[in-house]
Amino acid sequence: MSRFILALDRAIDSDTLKELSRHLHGVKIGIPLILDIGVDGVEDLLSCCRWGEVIFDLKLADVSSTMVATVSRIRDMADSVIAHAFIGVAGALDGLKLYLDDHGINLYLVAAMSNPGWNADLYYGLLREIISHIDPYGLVVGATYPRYIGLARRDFPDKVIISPGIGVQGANPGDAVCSGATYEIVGRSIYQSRDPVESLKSMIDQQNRKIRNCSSGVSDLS
Ligand code: NUP
Repeated sequence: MSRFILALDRAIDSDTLKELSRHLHGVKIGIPLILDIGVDGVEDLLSCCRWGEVIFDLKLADVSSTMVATVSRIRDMADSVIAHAFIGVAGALDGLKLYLDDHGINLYLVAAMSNPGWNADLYYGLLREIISHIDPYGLVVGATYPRYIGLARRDFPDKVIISPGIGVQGANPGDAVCSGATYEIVGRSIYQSRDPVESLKSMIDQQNRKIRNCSSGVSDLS
């Protein structure tokens, strides 16, 4: 086990996935994978392994009814889903949160994205208000914005923070955890590697080394 969640945006063979799963907290299922192999294909793929957490990243940013209809298609497989916070509460996040609570599914809200063009200074304060109102299970904060991981950890001490942007997007293993994230999300650096299992093991070594040197600020595992 490690503090990594694998972002699966492309199918990989189930033997490799099984070996990877032994070293992961969880898996995050992306829309490209669902478009490639379908919902039944995803169910098949996930059945290879025991997961600490299965997160569906369906880019939820719509009115409640559409988000609920989307999540209802995968609800038996999902421990958690990610939604955008900027869509606001009434008629959007309020209905989604009610549905998820009824079905025992955790909600993560995006507090800061990982891409270079994300204007964290402009958006964080606004999103923080919406997040406080909805009181989700956790937050997504890009690993490329460590300052905002620290702010989110300070503002939401009890939330699980998951952080994409490790590897291809530029952040190093352990960076986000040392800033206050609970788990780090990594995709292409693993599934596009010639040897995904070796790549993951090497990233876990880096993550552990980094965490050992910063352990005072490291958040507890939930
Ligand atoms: O801000 C975000 N950045 C990001 O990369 C929010 C996300 N949900 N993601 C997702 O995390 C992205 O869609 C991909 O599934 C994963 C990162 O994968 P990679 O860049 O390590 O391949």
